[in-house]
This record gives sequence, C-alpha cells and structure tokens, in this order.
Amino acid sequence: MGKSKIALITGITGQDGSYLTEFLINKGYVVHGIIRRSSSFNTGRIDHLYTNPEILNTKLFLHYGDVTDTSNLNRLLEKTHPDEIYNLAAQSHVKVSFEVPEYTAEVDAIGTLRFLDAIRETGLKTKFYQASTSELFGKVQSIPQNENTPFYPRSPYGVAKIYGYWIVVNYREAYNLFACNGILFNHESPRRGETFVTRKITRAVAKIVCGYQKNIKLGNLNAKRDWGYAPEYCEGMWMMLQQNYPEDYVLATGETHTVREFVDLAFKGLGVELEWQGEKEREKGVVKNIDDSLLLEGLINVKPLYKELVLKYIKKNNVVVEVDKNYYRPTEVDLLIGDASKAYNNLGWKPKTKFEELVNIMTLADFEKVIKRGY
Ligand code: NAP
Ligand code: G4F
Repeated sequence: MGKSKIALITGITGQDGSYLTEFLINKGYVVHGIIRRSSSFNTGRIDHLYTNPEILNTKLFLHYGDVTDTSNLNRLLEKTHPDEIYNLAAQSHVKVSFEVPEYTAEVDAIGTLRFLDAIRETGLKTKFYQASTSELFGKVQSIPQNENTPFYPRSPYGVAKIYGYWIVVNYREAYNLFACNGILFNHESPRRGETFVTRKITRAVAKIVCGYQKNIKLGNLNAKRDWGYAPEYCEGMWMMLQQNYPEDYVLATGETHTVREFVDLAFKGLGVELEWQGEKEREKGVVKNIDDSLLLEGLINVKPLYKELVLKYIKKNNVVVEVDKNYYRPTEVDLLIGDASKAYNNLGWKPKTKFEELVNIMTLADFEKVIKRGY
C-alpha cells in the first residue's frame, strides 16, 4: 500500500470542513485540522470522527490554531508537511461582516495571504485550495455568473474574499504555487450554521410545527440564491486539486430560487401550505391549509405523532412568517445564479441534488432533531 496523502484543513469545524474531512478520510488521506480555542465546544460537526478510536490520531489529527497567527501557521506547515491544503477558515457570515469588517478582513483576506506566504517561505511543495465565493459577483454584471464575470462585491465579507481571490492568483503567477480558487455558490446541508437563512428556516419550521416556536422573522424574502448540497461541493474542491494545472472554478447548480420559495417548500414538506399576504415589511406567511398527504416520504413513520403535534399547534390563518427589517443588509446581493460548465468540462463535476430535494433533506433532519430533543 502506498503512503497516504496528507491534507491540512482550516475551518475543519465548519459545515464544509466536516464533509471534506469525511470525504478525504474515505479516500485514504491523513487529515490534519486546525481548530480554534473556544469557551464552549465547537467540534459538534466532527465529533463523530474524532471520538472514533479507529480515526483519531491515525487518520485525523487536530491542532489548535488560528489564521490570524502567522507563527502558528508556519509551525503547523513544518509539522504536518501537507500534500494539499484546504483554506476554509473564514468569518463567513455576510451580515455579520458589516458589524466586524476589520476582523473579517483580518481572517478572510490577510489570513489567506499568511498561508500563501508561509508556503512560499517554507518552500513546501503543496497544493492550495482557497474557499472563494459567489459573493464576489455581488451586484451581478451578467447572468449567469461564470469564471469570466467581473466582480462587484456588496459587503465587507465580499471585499475581503476578493483580496483572498486575487492574492491566490498573484502567488500562483508570481511563485508558481499550485493554488486554486473555488468560486462556490451557496451550498447547504443539515450541518449548515443556524444563522444562515436556509438552516434558520428549516429549524424554525420544525419548531413551529411542533409548537416550540410561534413564527419566524426573516429579512429580504425576494433575494435569489443558487443553492446546492454541500457534500457535493466538497468533492468538487478536491477535484480541483487533482488536476495537472491550477485553475479557478465556479461550482453552482445553475438554478436560482427566492428565500420565499425556500420557506414555502420547507413548510410544505411538513404538511403546511402557506399563503403570502401584504407587501415589503408588512408581508406575512399565513397558514392556508394543513394536509398530511404533503408530508415528506421520510416522515411516514412519524405520521401519527406528527398528526397529533400539528393538529394541536398549527391552525389555519396562523401567521407563521413575518418580515423584520433588522435582517436587511446595508447592501444586498439580489440575485445569484452560476454557470459551472467549466467544472463540468474539466473536472467532470456536476451537482446532483435538486433544490426541492435539498430543502427536504434539511427539513427532515431538523424535524427529526426537534422530535427527538424537543428543541
Ligand atoms: P462555516 O460553517 O462558517 O465554517 C467556518 C470555519 O472557519 C469554522 O470552522 C470556524 O471555526 C473557522 N474559522 C473562523 N475564523 C477562524 C480563524 N480566525 N482561524 C481559524 N479558523 C477560523 O463556513 P462554511 O459554510 O463551512 O464555509 C467554508 C468556507 O467556504 C468559508 O471560507 C466560506 O466563506 C466559504 N464559502 C462558503 C459557502 C457556503 O455557501 N457555505 C459558499 C462560498 C464560500 P469555529 O467553528 O471555531 O467558528
Ligand atoms: O443564508 P445567507 O446569510 O447567505 P449569503 O449571504 O448568501 O452568504 C452565504 O453564501 C455565500 C456564497 O454566495 C458565502 F460566501 C457566505 O459565506 C455564506 O455562506 O443569506 C442568503 C439570503 C440573503 O440575501 C439574505 O439577505 O437570504 C436573505 N435573508 C433573508 N432573511 C436572510 C434572512 N439571511 C439570513 N442570514 N437571515 C435572515 O433572517
């Protein structure tokens, strides 16, 4: 058996980090992950891996670190000698970046530079993946967006990530590093952070249906996103680093949907049809109908329990969605829709999970959690 490849992942405790780790371990890699010290546990998404004695300290090693600490990154590179580095660490919340713009730049922009420079300094022969984003397109200059679409970021997050993008391109050209930008459109899963809109919706819908929450307050319901399924995007990251030449790639589904459509489908999966009334800040999602024939297939087993819960807590005409201006952003990205044909042609990458299936996967997972844990 050949020597295992070594990967170093920043942001291993995040949504993508956890799926990528599973993927690489299954491929036979030894994975080193950088975790931050936190006052409460932040390893929930990878607990199933590192509590497994067959994996911890043989296939998976965790190190304290932070992309704001140059000497830490240098030490970790020298200690782990990775064949591949996946730089997923980021202050990744767009709305929060308006509150902490300097910190966002420190982590998302300069953090990327620190890593690239550490590679250059150590002279390590390694491949580098940078978590770039469709937020670079921001106020979109053409539809759909691909690798040639001009950027126009609309948040401190987008601006910080644009630095990350260009410093990767620059180090690739200046120092011949094997470094790629994955320009990934939104990708979601049951492991998505709870403050991103998709997961906020599926958690809330599950709780509303079970009587733990009365309604959900959301911001811009008209925003359109190209939403895909996170595990498939993590495989795409790896594919980029297996090519002969480093290039930048868009990963996207090529479909776009509004936040409102996401809400509609999540409720529908739990047997609740909504009607939208009013406009702008006064818009509301009201229960129009409750119909257990709409229930997701995976929920058939809990049908009796579901009937009991829903019939008890949800009634026709209940207001279950409200708009709250506090969730509006100073500048919004109205529409994203990606064209991933380069990834398809060069990497053979293609998204499999369609929008409705994605909403159902997330709704089902949150409903099961709420039923089991009661919150
Ligand atoms: P996420 O769930 O928010 O995870 C972010 C990760 O970065 C967490 O592990 C976090 O650690 C870590 N981190 C934050 N600041 C750090 C620092 N200073 N030093 C070291 N680690 C730090 O994000 P995600 O959805 O998995 O996304 C992964 C990457 O892809 C991010 O760079 C994001 O900007 C980018 N991206 C995401 C999407 C998407 O739709 N998901 C699309 C395009 C690009 P803690 O757990 O300790 O907070
Ligand atoms: O779920 P979001 O917060 O994701 P956003 O801003 O698109 O950013 C995500 O995707 C990017 C890729 O394009 C990543 F780079 C980034 O790291 C992150 O993963 O918001 C999606 C849309 C926005 O238009 C927002 O205004 O949903 C709208 N929205 C409406 N109500 C809301 C809410 N967003 C959040 N987070 N919370 C709300 O209550």
